[in-house]
Amino acid sequence: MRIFACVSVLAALSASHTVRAQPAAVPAAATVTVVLSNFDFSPDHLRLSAGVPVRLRLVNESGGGHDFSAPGFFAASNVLPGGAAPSGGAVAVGSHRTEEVLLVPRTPGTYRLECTHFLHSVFGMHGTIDIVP
Ligand SMILES: [Cu+2]
Repeated sequence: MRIFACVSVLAALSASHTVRAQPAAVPAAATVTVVLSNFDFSPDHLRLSAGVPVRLRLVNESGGGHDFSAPGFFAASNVLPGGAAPSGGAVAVGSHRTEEVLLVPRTPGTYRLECTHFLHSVFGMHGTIDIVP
């Protein structure tokens, strides 16, 4: 009877493990949404915890292209496969597009965020990202 119980538990464990492993090898991550518009990030201040996986969801609601440029922040994080990959420290987000970046913030600090399109930062499209221990 005792052996039967152990086998049942093992079967249940391996079944649940299989189900969880199927969709993706990405750890469970909370979604943080940032809306890009003319000329704003909303929110314009992010506070993320070091070591905690995040799905950064970048939604461009405007009729023009923007980018989410934060080279210091991306260098201080581990970007995971399965999402957009920053290029030159920035993620381009086309008009009415959404991009997702999966990452784990690593090094605590305060990092600048801006849109590098001509004059967008001057018009107010900038912010900060804190990685807290
Ligand atoms: Cu912009």
